[in-house]
Amino acid sequence: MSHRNQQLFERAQRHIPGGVNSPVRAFRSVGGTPCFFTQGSGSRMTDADGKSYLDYVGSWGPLILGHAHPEVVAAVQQAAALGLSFGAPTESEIEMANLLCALLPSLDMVRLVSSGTEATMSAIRLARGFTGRDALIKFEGCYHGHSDSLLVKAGSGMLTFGNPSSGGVPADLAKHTLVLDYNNVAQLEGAFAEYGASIAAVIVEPVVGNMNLIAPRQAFLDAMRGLCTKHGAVLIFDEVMTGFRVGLTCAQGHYGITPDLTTLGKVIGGGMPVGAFGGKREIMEMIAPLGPVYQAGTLSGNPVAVAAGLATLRLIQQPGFHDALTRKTQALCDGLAAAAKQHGVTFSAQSVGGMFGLYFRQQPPHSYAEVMDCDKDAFNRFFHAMLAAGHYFAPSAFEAGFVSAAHSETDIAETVAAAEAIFKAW
Ligand code: HOZ
Repeated sequence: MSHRNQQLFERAQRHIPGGVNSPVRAFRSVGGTPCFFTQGSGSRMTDADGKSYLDYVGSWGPLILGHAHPEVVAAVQQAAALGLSFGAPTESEIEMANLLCALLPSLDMVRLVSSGTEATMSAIRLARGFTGRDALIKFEGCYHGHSDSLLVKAGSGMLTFGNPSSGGVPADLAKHTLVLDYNNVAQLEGAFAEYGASIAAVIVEPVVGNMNLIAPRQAFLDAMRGLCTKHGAVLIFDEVMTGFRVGLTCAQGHYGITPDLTTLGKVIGGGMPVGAFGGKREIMEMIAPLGPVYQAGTLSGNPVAVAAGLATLRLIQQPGFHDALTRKTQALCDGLAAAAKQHGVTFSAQSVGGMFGLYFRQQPPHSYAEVMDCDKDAFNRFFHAMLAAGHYFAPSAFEAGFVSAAHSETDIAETVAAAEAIFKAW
């Protein structure tokens, strides 16, 4: 690892806990020194030592157009020149709300916030306020941001550090969160049979991206929709990661499920801090100032961030955008799997739209237990070898990866060739 990255990491640790502002970035799971990045353009980014990488993290999903897309940058510059923040309504927020509601039939109304965590936290409060119930169902290994109710058996950094429930969460609060196995219909039916009348909401990542990628079984999503309707619980699709990433109608369109509430983030901010939650009118009308459920934010609907999001959403509506992204992501997975097979390495890969999972395991997993069965040491070895070769994957075996429209077929071929060389010497 470079001298400059090492120096910056040492400096960072003096006044920033762990040297990072979000835990997975610290490379604790894979070991070594995190890269400090100075510049990004298209599919590539450059670290503090001047080394260039093909980027398969994409800022953890937002950069569906790649780094510093000229039209997104121009939109940000124009909005910034007109004022960074007003703490008062602006027209661009209406444009964003109208666009989101037009693209997603499940949204009658939407509220903008500044992060995915804020979106999920607010959606949970809203569901509780709407139903007058406290209990919440989530699934082991799903991550919905770092608010108290949701940090119980969570994914992402919680799995990376082997402690799926956070310190500092009051037991009195955590007791309202029921944690079930992802893709397990029988367990979900059992939970509703026993607690149906007290369940306010089920929150789910319709495609999980926070314990690596796990695709849902259609029967699981169908059962969830049916049970929530039957028992009067609010179905919340956390599409912070999947929103506009798996397709223009998000995971809900892809799997044909209409949730009651949806949370969004990442792509809708195009790399700037934007989150949103929205859904049925009768639920959304419970939010202040219309209703009794309070939620607010100084920078909510920030004009510069919204400009980046609108520019991004405009560009991804071009015909064929998601088909091309899906094809490229699939080509990456197929290429890596073929390279591993050629050299007898136990490995599998899968993608949904522009997100993908890599597993050092014979078959893609369907549950938390199966994810835990992946060879983490093999992943870490692969990660470091690819990093050295200039290919940046998520520094954890428990995160999904992302391809952008800026990745060319040549980029993908280059990454597959690098992996092939690594598997050959495995
Ligand atoms: N929790 C994010 C990935 N699922 C990581 C965020 C970050 O480190 O930026």
